[in-house]
Amino acid sequence: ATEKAAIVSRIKQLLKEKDAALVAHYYVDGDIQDLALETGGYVADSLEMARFGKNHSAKNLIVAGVRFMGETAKILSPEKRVFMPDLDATCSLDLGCDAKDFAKFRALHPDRVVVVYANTSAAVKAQADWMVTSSCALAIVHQLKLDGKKILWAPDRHLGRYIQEQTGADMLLWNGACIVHDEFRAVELELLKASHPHAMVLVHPESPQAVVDLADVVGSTSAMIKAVVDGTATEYIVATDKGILHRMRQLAPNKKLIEAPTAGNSATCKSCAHCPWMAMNGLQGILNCLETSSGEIFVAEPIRLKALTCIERMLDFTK
Ligand code: CIZ
Ligand code: SF4
Repeated sequence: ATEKAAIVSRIKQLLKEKDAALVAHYYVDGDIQDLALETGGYVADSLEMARFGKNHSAKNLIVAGVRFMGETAKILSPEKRVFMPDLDATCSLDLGCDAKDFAKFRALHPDRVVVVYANTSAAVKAQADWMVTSSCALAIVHQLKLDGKKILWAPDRHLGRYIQEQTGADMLLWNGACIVHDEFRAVELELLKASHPHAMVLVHPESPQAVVDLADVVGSTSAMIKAVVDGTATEYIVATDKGILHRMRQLAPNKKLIEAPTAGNSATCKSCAHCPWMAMNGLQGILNCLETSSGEIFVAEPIRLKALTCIERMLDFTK
């Protein structure tokens, strides 16, 4: 514990000395989320992380999250140096959407507007007309539908299906999934609901349809936090990465939070809903960024310029 306290105080000192800001996602360790907030940084979903990084005056950004979040920060702020605690922290959606395969798919459907989820590589974003996150995807696709557009969507098939259902848009879906949200199970969730009849059920739309269908609120991480803070219920069943419970407890200390059940073996893993890549972010990794400039993110300029257009379109739409 004293060693941890020493690392934390060293990080705080170096963030100041090196003019660096720490931005963290809701799914990383609570210690890192707290450190970001205590040092004038930010804890948020991927949309607000991107906006914060772009608007912040610091010369250096440390992004605690997964690879695409660091890349998005760099794309928006090429004049800043962007670091990540562990460059191997990726995402199953990003891994499942190879840029070359995606180019072939896209070439087969030139009549469609290309909308990609934030959870993709810069090389995939460079091929897109729009980037969206789960907090703005519905509104953007709804607008595209009103404009008479047909859509090519990648990579999360569950989120794509949900948006298709909600908007009625003509969407062709890439077959990707998040290994965390894909594990939530409807039968077990129904049983849990039955034993907590007054609980409000919050589900992230990266989850399978049968789970989404049981939700009282379907939404992004920020929408789920808002639902807990504003909700009149005393109990909430939460179907997203359990890292989010830390921030929910801070903002709504009187609410009872229950983790939604996953397919994981219940004897060894009561809740498996934690992203292994988000879990790679540690205090030591943050210290390494500051002490040795390790984990720096680079995006080749031609790709950066192409990817920038679709990200800025989203930021303009949501401002
Ligand atoms: O599952 C993720 O990686 C999410 C929810 C990212 C985000 O939009 O904040
Ligand atoms: Fe990717 Fe899922 Fe991890 Fe988010 S929680 S980074 S979508 S694997």
